[in-house]
Amino acid sequence: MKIKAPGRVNIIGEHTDYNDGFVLPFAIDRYVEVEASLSNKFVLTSKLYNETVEVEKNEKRGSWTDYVMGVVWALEQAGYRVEAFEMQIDSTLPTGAGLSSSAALEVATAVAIVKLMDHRIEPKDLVQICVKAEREFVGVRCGVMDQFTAVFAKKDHAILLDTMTMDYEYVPLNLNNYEFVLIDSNVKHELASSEYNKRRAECEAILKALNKRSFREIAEKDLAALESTLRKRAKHVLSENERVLKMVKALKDNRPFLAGCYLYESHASLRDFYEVSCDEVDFIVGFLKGRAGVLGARIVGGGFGGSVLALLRKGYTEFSFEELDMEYRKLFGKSIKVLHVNSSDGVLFSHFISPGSVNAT
Ligand code: GAF
Repeated sequence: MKIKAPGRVNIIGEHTDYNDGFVLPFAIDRYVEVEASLSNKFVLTSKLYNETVEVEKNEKRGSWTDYVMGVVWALEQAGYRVEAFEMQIDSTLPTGAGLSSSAALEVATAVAIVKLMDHRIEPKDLVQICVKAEREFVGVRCGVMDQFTAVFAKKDHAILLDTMTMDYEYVPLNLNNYEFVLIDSNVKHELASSEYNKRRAECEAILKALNKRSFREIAEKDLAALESTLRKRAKHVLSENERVLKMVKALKDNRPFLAGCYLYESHASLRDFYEVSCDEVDFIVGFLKGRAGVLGARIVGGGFGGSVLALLRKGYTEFSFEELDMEYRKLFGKSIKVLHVNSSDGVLFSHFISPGSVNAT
């Protein structure tokens, strides 16, 4: 049985999904695909790493196999029986590019197992199981955005998700003469997961210092009580949440220039207040800024490398990607990669999932 789950681009709302905030992602037409069949042992093959590994149930190896075995573990924790299987993993989604290849692998794995074992599951439970795998098995204390998008995304739409209530709304992606393009910086930051967990800890420290239960209870005037690093982090989260809602309005009102301004504002906030950008990504955004045909650009995903999301006029920009690549190579000794992507469905629309409660073991 073959199952594929998409990667995602977040238009805006970065580092808000573990702070009870808003996000606005869409799924892209780049996928992780798994092919699974029942077996008497767990044998996993990654075409990307050209590796086949036999793994014990619950075995953590500190490698790509943890995303699969983390899902096995989290499904069993939730009461779903999982028997051994063989699985081949293939991907058209670049890893480390900030496009959420790990969530795509988790979601594809979870759907494949649920189907192999003939379980019934609610899509929202599927999301939470994959999040738990990543947080508690892999060890990255992620929010819910990536797994939610791989499950719930709908072609030609972004999803406005309120991560506090888990309410969501599909927002049509009518960009007319404009398009989103991704520019992969080819920087895969070694510190990404430890720095990510550090930002989460800082956000918890903000709540503690202000004696609040949620970021939604914090107002701009409260920030004066925080020491300077925490104040910067909180400033980003509060302003980014506002930008998500403003972006939704700009898209609905068909105002792409305004949408572009919010992308630049978000980048500046992630660079200066949340401090999750890097020189290479800042250079790409700086190179694009102010050129005809470029409406906006910003870093996407967890940060410390990965990709830039740019909103460009279709068919004309004042610069060429060759020019950008040439300057980039001179400065950083490596190339950019340009990805033209389309929106895509999540597994909910591309693979039938039988909703319902646990088939208890
Ligand atoms: C990573 C995480 F997995 C997401 O949950 C989210 O926090 C994102 O970084 C930053 O917005 O992709």
